[in-house]
Amino acid sequence: MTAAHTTIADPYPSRLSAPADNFPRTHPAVWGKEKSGPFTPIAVQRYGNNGFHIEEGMLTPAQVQQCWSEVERLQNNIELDKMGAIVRECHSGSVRSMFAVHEVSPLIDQLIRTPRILNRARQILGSEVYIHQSRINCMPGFSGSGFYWHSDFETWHSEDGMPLPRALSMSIALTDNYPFNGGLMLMPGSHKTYIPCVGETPKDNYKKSLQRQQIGVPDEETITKLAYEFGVEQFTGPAGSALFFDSNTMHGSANNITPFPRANIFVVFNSVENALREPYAGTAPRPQYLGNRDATPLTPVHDSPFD
Ligand code: 6CS
Ligand code: FE
Repeated sequence: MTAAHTTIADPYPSRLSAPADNFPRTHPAVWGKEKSGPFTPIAVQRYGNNGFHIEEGMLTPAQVQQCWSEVERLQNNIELDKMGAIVRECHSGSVRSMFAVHEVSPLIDQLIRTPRILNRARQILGSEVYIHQSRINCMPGFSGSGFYWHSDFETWHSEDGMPLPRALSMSIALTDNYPFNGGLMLMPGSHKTYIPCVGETPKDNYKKSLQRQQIGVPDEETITKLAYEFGVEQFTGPAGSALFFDSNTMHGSANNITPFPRANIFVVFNSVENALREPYAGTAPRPQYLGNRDATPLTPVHDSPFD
């Protein structure tokens, strides 16, 4: 083979035509130094071992209230709607997710760049960071529907071209998260195993997958094995709590049939050293509001409502 025809093998293959074995992930979850930021060394170790960590009281009740008012305002944002960045439930038509919220909301932009948040992302990822995706997920009472089990990295690698699992999500609860109102479930330790998934990626898959993901999810036998091996935990806590989780942690959520609504802000931080390439599934890149292709580092903001 000539050099021109040599291609470097994808270390995280997925969307395969035939099933392949799971394998241990080759890259770490914690890329930075334990003492380089606001997370305590114990929190960093917990994050590294479990693939997630919860911090209560990231926002005060007053700060939560400000964000909640912003959610109500953004639901009617014409700019977001025109971009296709507002995703509705198939049946009820109620707002399920709003993307690119930090681009249209100065308040959310300030939240993300608050040093105690930004520096946590830098601490885990060991570099400057930028926003890969931001969203608000809304789960109304009675009719809110969940997300099936998945690893985010599997989608971001296949459909956005994220090279390595060097990204993290932060989810801030804007309502109380109980065990019974559709809270996020995670399998602790699952982030250390990579699960190649079977199935070709349809064109414009995101138009369906954001309502109901069917491609890029493990089969039931694999999920069963993982659940027995790792168990299932849940992100619960009062409004203002924050969950930080690794891009390859297996997670999902159930429907919310209680009357208690649930809303969370989701921010995906990616390392600037892990900027997007061509999607590994061979498909066209997803829109900018799902997979940001501008890896300009975030700068901290001081004197914001979140200080
Ligand atoms: O598409 C995304 O970026 C995210 N949404 C879903 C339903 N799965 C993968 C990832 O979490
Ligand atoms: Fe997810």
